[in-house]
This record gives sequence, structure tokens and C-alpha cells, in this order.
Amino acid sequence: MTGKLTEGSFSIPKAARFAVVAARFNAFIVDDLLEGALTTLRKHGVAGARVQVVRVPGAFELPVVCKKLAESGEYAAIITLGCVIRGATAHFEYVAGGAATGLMQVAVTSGVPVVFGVLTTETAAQAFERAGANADNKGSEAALCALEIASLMAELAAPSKRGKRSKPAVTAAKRPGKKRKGR
Ligand code: INI
Repeated sequence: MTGKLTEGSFSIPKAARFAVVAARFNAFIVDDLLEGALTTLRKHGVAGARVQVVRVPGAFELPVVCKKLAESGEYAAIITLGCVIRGATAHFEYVAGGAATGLMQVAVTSGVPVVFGVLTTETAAQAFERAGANADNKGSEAALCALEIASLMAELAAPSKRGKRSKPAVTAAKRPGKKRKGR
């Protein structure tokens, strides 16, 4: 690979704050996702005082609340958690699709990363599998993603010397055998 590589790490700025917005609907699953997310943030050195937890009624309410949090300018990233089960939801597409589209809109319009930790499964059993106390916890995965993306955004805003430069990029102007046309 040539060029300068920029990527996130799990070492985030000391002052970075995170918000976790979790739906109460299907709380028997979402509470385990929340536990996974908070445990992972703590394991990576994010003190509880730097984490704001917000509960909303259901996944459909995640975007509007995330918008408010993003606009506050307080958070390096926002983690969303929820669970929409197709078998139990006639309007699955509206709830899951609305949440996904709304959250993406909040992220790209605000510039604050919003991590999608919403399970969208066929059955409750599948949701349980993704909310376990082991590595297969989507909340924990979402927290890792938030740490990485927060550090990447910080790096892109104020590049450190950490980016690795392998070989200098060869531009058309420098490429051997290619002469630039006069203008
Ligand atoms: N909300 C969920 O988070 N998951 C679901 O599975 C679900 N179902 O089944 O309907 C659900 N509905 C509530 C929805 O998110 C809103 O709270 C409600 O429609 C009010 O706006």
C-alpha cells in the first residue's frame, strides 16, 4: 500500500464524553446490550462520569434524541441501542428502517458519529444470541466502534504524527515516462 494511512485506535482523548441512548422497548434484550456497552467503555478507560445514558421509549425515538445530543456538542460519539424483532412487529420495516435512516441523517448532518447498536432480528432467540455476556454482545461491539470512530474523528481534525507513511504517493506529474502537457 502506498500513501499515508489514517485510522482510529482505542486510545481516545482523556476528556472525550460519550452518550448511550437505549430504547426501553424489548428491555429484556436492550438492558443486556446496555450492560455490554458500559462495561466495554469502562474497560477502555472511559470513566462513568464521562458517559451519559438516556432511555427512550422505542427505537423509533432514537433519532430525534440523538439529534438533540449531537447538537449539544458535548459528545465525541453517540451509541444507540435497541431491539426490533420482526416476528413480533407488524411494522418492523417502519420502526427499524426509520431508526436506521434517521440515525444516519443525524450523523452526517451533525458530524457527530452515531453508532448503530440496534438489533433487527427475525426472532427473540436471535436477539438473545447477540446480547450475551460474552464477545457476542452487540452493545459491547457498538462501544468499541464508538471508541474507534471518536479517535478517528479526532485524528482527522488534528492529525498527529502517528499516521504511517509507507511510500510516497506517486502522482501523475511524477510518474516516470509520463510527461505533463503544457497548459
Ligand atoms: N420499538 C422497538 O424498539 N422495538 C420493537 O420491536 C417495536 N415494535 O415491536 O413495535 C417498537 N415499537 C415502538 C416504536 O419504537 C415507538 O416507540 C412507537 O411506535 C411510538 O413512536
